[in-house]
Parts: sequence; C-alpha cells; structure tokens
Amino acid sequence: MLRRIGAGLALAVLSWQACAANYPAAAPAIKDPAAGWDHLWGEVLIDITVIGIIFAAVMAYFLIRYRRKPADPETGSAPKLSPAAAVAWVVIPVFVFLSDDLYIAANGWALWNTYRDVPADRMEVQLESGMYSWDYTYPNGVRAQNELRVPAGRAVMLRMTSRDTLHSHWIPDFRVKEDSMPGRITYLWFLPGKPGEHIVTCGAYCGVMHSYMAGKVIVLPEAEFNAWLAQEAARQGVAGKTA
Ligand SMILES: [Cu+2]
Repeated sequence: MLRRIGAGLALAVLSWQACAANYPAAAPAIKDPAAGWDHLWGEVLIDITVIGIIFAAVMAYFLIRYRRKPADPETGSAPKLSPAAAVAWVVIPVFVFLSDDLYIAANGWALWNTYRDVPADRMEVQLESGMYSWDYTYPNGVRAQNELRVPAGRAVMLRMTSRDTLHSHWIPDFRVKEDSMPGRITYLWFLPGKPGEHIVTCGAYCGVMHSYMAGKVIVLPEAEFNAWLAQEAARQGVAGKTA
C-alpha cells in the first residue's frame, strides 16, 4: 500500500513539474495579456476536466465495488483501513487537488502582476465615464465619445475616472475590465493587434440606462489613425501634436 502511495505521489509531482516546465513562473514582459489570460483559462478547463474525470472514475468504481448486496456474507465485517492508509486516502487526493489549485492561482498571480506593468511604448488616453457615455481625451486634446480609435500594434493605456458614479470599462475581446469611479484614477491597458472593431460595454450596473452604455474600440492601421487624429485636431481646434 505504502509503495503504491509513494508511486502516486511521485507521479503527481512529476506531472506537476511537466506542467510547470512549459509555463515559466517568472515570465518576461507579456506581449499580449489577452493571450496570457486565454492560455490560463484553457489550462483551468483542462485541469478541472482531468481531475473531474479521475475523481468521477474512482467514485464510480467504489460505487460498484462496495455496493450493498442483500445476502452478503461479509456484511458487518468490512476490513478496517490501517491508520497510514486512512491518512493517505485523505492527504493524497487533497494534495493532488490543492497543488493544482495553487499552481493555477500562482500563474494567475504572476500574470496579473506582469499585466499591471504597462509597456513604456504606449499611447495614453484619458477616460471620463458618466451616465451614460465614455468620454475619451487623446494626448493632443482631441476628444471622442463612445468610439475609441487606436492604432494597430501599439499598447493603449486608459487612465480612468468617473464624473458621477461607478462604471466599469469592459472590452471583452481584449479580456480587460476595470472600474472607473469618482475621485480616483484607475487604469487598464490592452494591445490591439490588427485593424477591426471591438465592443466596449459597462460592466457595473450604474443606472437605468446602464445597458445602453455601449461603445466601440476601432483599431486602425497606424497611418490611418494618425491621419484621423490630425484631422480631428484641426476640426476640434486643439493643438495638433501627435499621440
Ligand atoms: Cu456605466
């Protein structure tokens, strides 16, 4: 029995290390956090599926193996587990389950920490949220409402606050959501890879028109974005600096 426990333990540690090998804990700066979150989510799904199948299989086996039989001559004389085996039956499943839990949690922690480091090469846009709109201000003073145009391939950081109540700027495609609130500056960043459109929505119930608080992130090729920004600067009569 003890030999079997030892083998199980070794297998758990080995598979844990095999997992950790293709997932370095101290990952260098993340190029695209959205890909990191997707990877981690995939990992969670695989792990809970594998562990779920193992636990379900053991349970099904026990249900059949130790089912009650009416005229069972062994009734009342079940073999007792030794103290070591009893402890092992508790400790090993807990160890397998918790070690995987901690592994996933540690990776989430590492990814979150890296994600909070915003790349130095970024465009910063101020965001003021209010009932019921998203109001963006570019570095050159250009303002936009509900439509955030950004250049492809460059990190975009939003510095956010709110003029009335709690809102939450959510861009599902980029896997980012952060609260904006009065009297406080919060931030988020994302990396728009290629041109396209992405939904922005409010992730915190903020009033009766909350569900209408939708906008767009419009990712443009860099030259097209610069042309748009210059054109808007001229139209709005603000300084024509580049972002
Ligand atoms: Cu809102």
